Amino acid sequence: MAVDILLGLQWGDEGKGKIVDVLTRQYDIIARFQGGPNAGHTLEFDGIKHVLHTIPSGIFHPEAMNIVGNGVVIDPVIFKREMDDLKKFEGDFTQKLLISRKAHLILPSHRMLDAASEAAKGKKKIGSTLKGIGPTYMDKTGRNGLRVGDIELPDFKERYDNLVAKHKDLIALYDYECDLDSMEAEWFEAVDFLRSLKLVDSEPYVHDAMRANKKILAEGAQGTLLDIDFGTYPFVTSSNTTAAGACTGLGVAPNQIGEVFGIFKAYCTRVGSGPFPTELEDATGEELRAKGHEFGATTGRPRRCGWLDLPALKYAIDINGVTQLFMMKADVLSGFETIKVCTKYKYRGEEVEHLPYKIEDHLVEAIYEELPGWSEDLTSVRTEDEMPENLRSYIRYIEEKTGVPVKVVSVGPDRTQTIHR
Ligand code: 2SA
Ligand code: MG
Repeated sequence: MAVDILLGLQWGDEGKGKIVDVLTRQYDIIARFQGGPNAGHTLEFDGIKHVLHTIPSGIFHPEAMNIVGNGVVIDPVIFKREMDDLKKFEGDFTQKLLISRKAHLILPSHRMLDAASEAAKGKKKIGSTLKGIGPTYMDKTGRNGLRVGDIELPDFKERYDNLVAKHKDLIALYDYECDLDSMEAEWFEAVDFLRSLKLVDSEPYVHDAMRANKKILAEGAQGTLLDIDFGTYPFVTSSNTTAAGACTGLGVAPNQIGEVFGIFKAYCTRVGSGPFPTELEDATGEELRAKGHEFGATTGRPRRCGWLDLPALKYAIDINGVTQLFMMKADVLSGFETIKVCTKYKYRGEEVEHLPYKIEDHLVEAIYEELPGWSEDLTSVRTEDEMPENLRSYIRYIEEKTGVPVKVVSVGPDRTQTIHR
């Protein structure tokens, strides 16, 4: 049985958590393959709102197994807090969660390095979530990192001390003040907790599951335009957020990938710095933010808002091999007389339909087409027939432009506010 992938096609916060939660009934295993506590996946059901960061969004499914794959970076402190947060729900979640021994550990000093690096960049800062993501992936590719499996080794503390000694030198170079010692006790306590969980060699587990015809869903975090290779570098995260990342982050071969579900919002948002050609820095942008409750699920930061960007969306579809599109937050567009869609850019004086090498504001200008909006509230719409005609046209327009079917339209945060087409 193939592995299906669900991932974001924009700058994150497309609503992946909700969709994984909706889809989990059909899957036996949900696996995260990259990113870490920088992610904020919001689930809403039975009047409850819950945000997950490292734990896969299948955790509330009574039967599904959840895997934190080798491509993920884990902060034991945040992870323990997330597990503690689950105590208010019924059930023993520790039995439904497997953690790859090859996942890398975020140390307190990684968080310090993240903060020091951002402070040193000043106005050019990435706008990172300050969770230590960048420095942890740097240590991974620099071959210095500590992995989850290391916590089972007798000399773990020594390994930790060696790495922290290196970090202290770096932090000193940044001339950054911090008090690491005070964070260590909590971190080691959380490592003890991590050691009590099911640590596994997740690749053979996944391979055996595939052979046993289990259905597996790989759950992406952040979005395609934040991918370390294909995103708006350097304003990106430090992992491969794209379909290829699911292969390396779980140990799944490319020919074992089945469906690729591409999640996008009916408009665009971005949190953190970096180019955003369709950004609206006006009352319309404010309106989108207010109606869409566009604030970071991890940091609470207001998200920048703008119209849908088709060249960027098409690029994301190609990079990922998207087979089905899921359009989120259609309800937020209710009440706009006209809806704009960017179809090309003006780049160095010429009109282009692809994403240029650099899409910084001064180089790129979005060129729009206008579509008629609708005034009807969508939050209680449950079928295609109940949709306003102009919403149907908007969907058809996107399907024609991208060549990929829109299979799901979301009209609200709750599980039930989901239209399958
Ligand atoms: P990092 O922390 O090194 O990964 O940050 C690098 C850039 O990646 C962006 N990034 C995100 N963008 C959207 N959503 C993310 N998750 C949270 C959420 C963010 C939040 O679900 O809302 O709460 O603020 C996420 N994680 C990383 C980040 O803004 C930087 O631009
Ligand atoms: Mg999010």
